[in-house]
Amino acid sequence: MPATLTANDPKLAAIEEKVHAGERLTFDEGVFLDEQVDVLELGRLANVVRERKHGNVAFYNTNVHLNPTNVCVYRCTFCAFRSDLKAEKAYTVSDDQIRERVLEAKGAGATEIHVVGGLHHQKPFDWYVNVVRVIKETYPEIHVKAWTPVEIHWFSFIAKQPIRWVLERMIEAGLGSMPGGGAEIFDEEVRSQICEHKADTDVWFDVHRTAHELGLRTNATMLYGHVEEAKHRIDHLCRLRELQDETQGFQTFIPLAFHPENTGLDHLPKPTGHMDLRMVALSRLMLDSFDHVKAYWIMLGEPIAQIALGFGADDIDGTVVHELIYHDAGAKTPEGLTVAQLHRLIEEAGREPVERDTLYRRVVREEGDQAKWRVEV
Ligand code: V47
Ligand code: SF4
Repeated sequence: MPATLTANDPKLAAIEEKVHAGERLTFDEGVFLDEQVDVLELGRLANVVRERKHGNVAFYNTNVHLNPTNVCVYRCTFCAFRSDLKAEKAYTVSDDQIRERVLEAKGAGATEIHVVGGLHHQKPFDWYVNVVRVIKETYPEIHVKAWTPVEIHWFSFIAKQPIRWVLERMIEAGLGSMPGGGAEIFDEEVRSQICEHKADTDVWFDVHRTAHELGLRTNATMLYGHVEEAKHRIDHLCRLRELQDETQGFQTFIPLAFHPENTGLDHLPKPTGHMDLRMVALSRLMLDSFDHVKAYWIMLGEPIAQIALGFGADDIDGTVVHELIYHDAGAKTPEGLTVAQLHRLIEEAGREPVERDTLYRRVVREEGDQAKWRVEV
């Protein structure tokens, strides 16, 4: 049944009052919003929270992606990126290829490199530490946002050492923060259908809790639009805000729309723009203690990402360049956007573009030279 309730509904009016008062919404209220309330109502309410936190500002960053290998021991049914060890599409980057990517990032004035990949059958733990080390040796100023809990858990397994030890070695090599991947859907039943063998929900939280204890800021995601239902999505958001209450270590939440092409779930339709906007708004409403909600333009497409800036999102991600995970799964967006294109998207949406670094400090650039930058402290 389409969700069509509007402001005349008394239950919705009570939720609206809570939103204006800055009060936390319950699990039941979240499921009600997800199942029954009209998209424009959700957007209007989420925009109240978004503007209370960030006014008219919309953040972006200058970043690049590096996926060190697509070889992966796991077989998540939603993943088009992974490769078998001996398959033709299998690749593993060399140190020289890493340096090349990082020098490209330096030339473009990137402040961040986003690193995630597969779990290679044969590479030892030191190989992954070396990825971070080579990046930092080549361009010490760049912030390395790397590895999901799925990878950290795998490193712990192959190194036969605890999670904390793994994270400490990565921090010594130059790790600056962690991206939000690997979360998928926390509900154990759904998780067993889409990524049965990889790090489970408890591990995902354990890695983030440990990272926060070690002073790392991290992000969180949710993969929606496959076999999950409203109650699973809201449960996912409620579990995230519980850890946030405990640690305050999360920075940004990124709802991720499932892309079915070339995956084991390619019989499912891709979520529509309507659902994408609903998920951005619901995330903003439920995650009261998260500072930022990101509309990842690579995944949403530029038009929906632009509209999402009025539906709860305050961040549009960055220049990206060389994206593989979504493009292997059929994304039609470009692999990267220039800073000028990001500005245009944000300004046309009526927002003020602000370049941030990974930790949301403002970035100041020397006029006429994109490669020279510093952060405002
Ligand atoms: O964990 C994989 C998802 C994630 C597909 O922290 C898919 O700033 C849709 O986490 N369809 C990795 N989603 C990407 C990620 C991310 C992206 C941008 C910014 C940040 C951040 C984090 O991508 C995986 C998985 O949930 N994914 N395959 C697919 N076919
Ligand atoms: Fe491997 Fe990650 Fe793809 Fe799962 S989502 S198959 S862990 S690369």
